[in-house]
Amino acid sequence: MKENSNLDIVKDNQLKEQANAQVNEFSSVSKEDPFRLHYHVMPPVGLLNDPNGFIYFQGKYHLFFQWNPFATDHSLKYWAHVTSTDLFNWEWQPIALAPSDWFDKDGCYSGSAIEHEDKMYLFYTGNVRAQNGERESYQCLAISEDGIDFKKRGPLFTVPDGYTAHFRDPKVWRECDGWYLVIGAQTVEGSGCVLLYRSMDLINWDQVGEISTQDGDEFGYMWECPDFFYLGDKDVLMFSPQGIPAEGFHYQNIYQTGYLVGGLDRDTGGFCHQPFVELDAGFDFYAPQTTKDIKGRRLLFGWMGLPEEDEAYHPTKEYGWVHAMTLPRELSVKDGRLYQQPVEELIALRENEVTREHITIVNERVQVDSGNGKAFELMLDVQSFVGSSFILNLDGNTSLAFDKIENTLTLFRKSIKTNQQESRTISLTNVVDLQLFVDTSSLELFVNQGAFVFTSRLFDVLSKRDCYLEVDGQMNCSIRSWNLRQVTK
Ligand code: DQQ
Repeated sequence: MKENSNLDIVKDNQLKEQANAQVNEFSSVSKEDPFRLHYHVMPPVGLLNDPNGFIYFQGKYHLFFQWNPFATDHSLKYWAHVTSTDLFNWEWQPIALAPSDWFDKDGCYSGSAIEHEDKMYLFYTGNVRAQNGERESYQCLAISEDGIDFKKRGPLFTVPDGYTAHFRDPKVWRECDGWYLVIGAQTVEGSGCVLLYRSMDLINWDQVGEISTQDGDEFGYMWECPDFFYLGDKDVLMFSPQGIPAEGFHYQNIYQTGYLVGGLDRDTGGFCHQPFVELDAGFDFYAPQTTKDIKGRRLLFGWMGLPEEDEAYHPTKEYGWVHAMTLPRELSVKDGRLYQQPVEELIALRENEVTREHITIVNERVQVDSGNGKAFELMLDVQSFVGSSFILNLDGNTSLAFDKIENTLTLFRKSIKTNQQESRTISLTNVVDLQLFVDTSSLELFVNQGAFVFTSRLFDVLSKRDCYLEVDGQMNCSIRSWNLRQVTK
């Protein structure tokens, strides 16, 4: 493919220099924040949102993310870039994409990466606001030989007839008969959906059609950040729909993320699938993206946040930054359900293990070790439980309650916006194990080997951790906990 000679190289350099200057000037301020995380990817300054371009390339994991270097809002988006060999030590890299050209001038929006002929290809959405204020959307390509320096090639295709300019977030993958791409879209009638494209050369893309999801017409007004992969003999379509009303315990956040498991007809877009399942039950999770790594694992990062909801109230904004990534998680499919587990590499963060094997707790409260209280991992293996409820308390504001009468598991926290207590609940008949990753201002809770996950930010007084397990009934269990090393700089 020819080089694009219409790029604004001068503006591109200027925008990157301005962003680097922000980092140089203000990262010392963000570093002062006590809520700066110890083992999660964060922006040095400004706002982080969606994970983009997650890939294993030339011996390293590459993770890009939506980044506004200049403010803790969504007014402009670059692609920031970090790399790692172990999935927990991340190295800041030169900015990958800046919104410098006519086709991406109002934001280099989300997208994905693939490897082809030893080069990295980035597919992303160029967001443009025309002079009359209307949105335009261009699906763009940038290519790199070394995975560090990216050359934009410009737009590949625009919005097809029948769909609005809410058309974004291309995710590309390879199959034996060519390349495929899914993209989030909205019909002119106002329904969210995903379109499927195919290409033989990564440049010319033919529209296969809309992926026919049985609940499609009724299910929200826009589907963002689709991902598609084959795992455990199943096709999985993951996406983040907007406009789903709350229903019982479900769809409690402003926007959702979930998946459909089934079988996709690659020639027509016909998709036979099981019902939509939410991927996370916590307060802060959105726009995840997966990749298959060198070990054959399907790995996922999500944005540990949500647009609009309560981001205006995050206390980290005082220090000039907001939001973080989730931990990397490995996916598997069991009985038509996605399981998420923290990647095994994270074991290397553990230190100072405290173990209590096979203890019996009868109608009492026992203290649980939470290391230094700031950044720790806790595992509760429940060998048996007979009774009405148990509570795992983390601090005065945060706790988990299992109710065996109602068959529910509930996470309580203090609302970031109102300071009142709020909760998220799942239906659950049995707790087999709980694995908690607590960081200075976050909690990721994996339930029953990752069958359910609660991802949430917590901005509590760190010195007030009071970790205990209170059992109403009889529980036989083992409890292990570790301090987790700080690896962020
Ligand atoms: N965030 C990006 C969009 C995407 C949305 C812009 C999801 O590409 O649809 O930052 O959070």
